[in-house]
Amino acid sequence: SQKEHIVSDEITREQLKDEIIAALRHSRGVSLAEANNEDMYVAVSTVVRNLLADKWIETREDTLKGNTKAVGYLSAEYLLGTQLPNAILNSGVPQKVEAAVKELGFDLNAVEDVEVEPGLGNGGLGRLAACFIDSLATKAVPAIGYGIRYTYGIFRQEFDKDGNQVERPDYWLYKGSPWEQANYRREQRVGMGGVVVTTKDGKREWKPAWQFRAIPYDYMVPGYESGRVGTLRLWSAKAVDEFDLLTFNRSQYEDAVKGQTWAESITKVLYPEDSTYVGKQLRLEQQYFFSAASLADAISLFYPGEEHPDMTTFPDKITFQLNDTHPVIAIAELMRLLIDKYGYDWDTAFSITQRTFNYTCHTLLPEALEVWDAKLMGELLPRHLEIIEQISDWAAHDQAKHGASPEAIERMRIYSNGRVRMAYLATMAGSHVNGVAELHSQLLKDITLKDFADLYPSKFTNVTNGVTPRRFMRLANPRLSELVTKTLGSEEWLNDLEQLKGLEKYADDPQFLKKFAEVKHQNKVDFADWLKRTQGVEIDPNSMFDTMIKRLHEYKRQSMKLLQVIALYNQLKSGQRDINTFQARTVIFGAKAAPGYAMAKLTIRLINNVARVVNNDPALQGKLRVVFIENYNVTSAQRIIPATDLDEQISLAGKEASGTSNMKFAINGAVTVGTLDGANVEIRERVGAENFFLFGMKVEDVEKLDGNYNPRSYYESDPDLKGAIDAIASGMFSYGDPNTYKEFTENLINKDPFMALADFREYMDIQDKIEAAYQDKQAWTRMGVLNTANSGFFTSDRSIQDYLDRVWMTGSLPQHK
Ligand code: 26V
Repeated sequence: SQKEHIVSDEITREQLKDEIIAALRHSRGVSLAEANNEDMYVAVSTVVRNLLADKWIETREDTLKGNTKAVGYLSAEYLLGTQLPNAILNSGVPQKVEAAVKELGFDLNAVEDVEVEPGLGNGGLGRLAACFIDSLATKAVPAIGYGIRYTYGIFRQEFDKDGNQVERPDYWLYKGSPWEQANYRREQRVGMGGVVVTTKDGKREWKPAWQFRAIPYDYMVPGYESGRVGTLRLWSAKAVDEFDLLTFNRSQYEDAVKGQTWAESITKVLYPEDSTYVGKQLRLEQQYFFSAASLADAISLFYPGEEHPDMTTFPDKITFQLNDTHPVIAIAELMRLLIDKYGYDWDTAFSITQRTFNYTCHTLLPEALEVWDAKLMGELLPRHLEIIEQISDWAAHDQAKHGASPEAIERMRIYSNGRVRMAYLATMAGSHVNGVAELHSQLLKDITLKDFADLYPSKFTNVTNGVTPRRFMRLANPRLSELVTKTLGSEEWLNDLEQLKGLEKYADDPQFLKKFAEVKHQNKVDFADWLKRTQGVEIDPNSMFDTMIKRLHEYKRQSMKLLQVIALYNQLKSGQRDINTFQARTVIFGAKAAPGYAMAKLTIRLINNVARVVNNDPALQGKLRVVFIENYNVTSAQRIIPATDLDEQISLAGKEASGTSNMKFAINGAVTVGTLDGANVEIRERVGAENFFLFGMKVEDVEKLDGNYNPRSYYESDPDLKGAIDAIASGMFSYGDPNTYKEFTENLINKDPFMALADFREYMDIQDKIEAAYQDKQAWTRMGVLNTANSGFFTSDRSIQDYLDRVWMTGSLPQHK
């Protein structure tokens, strides 16, 4: 079927079938009759890729013409989720592809199930990057996403017989991926180690001890109805060949050999820590590796073949967004290139650099801020450390000029006491700094980066996060999508999500409410079937689905949710709460813990064991169930979210920078129980206080309590709380062994760093209100409708527009529909 060039939009179903059969034969070497789901997955993926190829090439060409400043998104993580369903949706001919696969005798869902998702991220930050590249392509913004092609993504979580988390390697490339394309034409070299020398003409020059090949693997990022296909370029490390090894002198030979064996380890595995900074050398190597390769790539893209490019125009060609501090070393790398390679003076180089970079902060936890040991950095990147020292001095100077006190200057030091503070470096050496929700951006200015915000107020801005409605509504929830489209009369809402507002007028239409409720119910049935099939667990679709899915961290307070469940259990067992009038509930958890985070892992074990005890207690008549989804990831999120009635966003106020699953739930018509934290604040404002279950301390209450917090007093004065903790301590969930969860209970009673005990009573009370509210099915559904109707703001398309307006100062290419 190379007979003729197929124009993607005009392709017929028959032609598609021919193409798929040809792909089976040519790329899999099997006939249609021989093909299994895996063959079909590769063949359909290949054909859909081919449909997108022309738009991909054209988008790249238009991006490089340079008429519109491009965006380089630098992120160590992209939590992509599966590619095939999204590529089919954005192929321009989704119905034809579906029909073709069906007519070839295959079930498209089963074919899609073959795909192993690339789990190249930990959680919120990585998934946000994936939503952003989707929106960049959909809005036709000329952009390249840069990152790391980890051979092993986030670990696959299993539970052992005791309920402990076991980490299994995620070799997602086990059977290759039809979505990536190694692009050897654009490979780069990245150096590390070695020394800095002064040349005859007095210039500083870095002589790295080792060189690595950086091989880009390109992924298509198809936009929705934009006629554009962007690029995600993920770097993989490889050893240089023997010939290059011989260019090293004898004394460096040993180091060079070491580099050779190290090379491939650089991009081997994603670090599964997402909350506590650990200064691992390999992590700095990863960060520098992909930052340096990406910068070199961008320069060669925009100044092809030029030995002496006019780099003063670089910030007009591309603006780089630093996704947290992980790629901040790129700042020093650009300075090095500008000064050492292209011969610019320090001031010119710094001005170019400052205009090139912007920084997004994603946390408020001080323990998550990256602070590199200068000795380690100096050994790996000696020239970069020198440059950072100079930037640090320049910064102190500039701060003084702006009237900062000596004490403030000392606090703001980028490099001091043998430490390099990456967030400070990003703040001083870039143009803009943003937080990820209104409250978070405010707290950054008031606390984390206060000294800087006082001096340079105009640097600071907010861009509230968003999520892509293509994946999290259209693909995850086809039933609701269809209802919305039918009700609004078109599909335009999918790239103009504020149109959901049009549903508001149906919030009191019994006909519409019935359909909305029916969608939710069918989604719950589907989810229950899936759970049965994959985990062998049975749940009742008529119970309330109460969900908490997110990384396991103390600040997110899965422990508080668990205490509530145990308190409920105790009440039902003792008869204090009548089982006959009790609203049946299925409490759904999904969470991975960092492998080295003992308290988080103990919490996982406890959740599993509470589930075991509760689910096997005949006295409950199946009315309270607890399920823990094994290996929670993007794929399972797409199944859980549309089936959820109640969404738990219960972090301690001031700790969750934004949250993004909260947005996905609201769009899908779940109702949130939450604290005034992160983007919850903005969600509540928009969906209406009466459609959001608010509880708990506010940031200022937390501040007041801080320092003289006594968790034990809450434990002693609240019988429900005491009963729940004592149940754990008694061995109720550990076959009578009182020691298993000792650390968990002791920690809560004596330390409770995230004040779960202080919020427990209000949390119990709001759950009673929720239970009562759920009894009135129509009123509950109405709340869901109003959540959907008023969450249009939380599309990542809007976030990207905010970045364009407030940070990047650039726009879109013409859309080629
Ligand atoms: C942080 C760290 C810090 C220590 C070094 C290793 C490491 C690796 C990854 C991360 C990322 C954690 C930061 C993160 O995921 N933040 C989340 O970002 C979301 C998107 O902005 C936001 O919705 C969540 O509230 C925030 O926790």
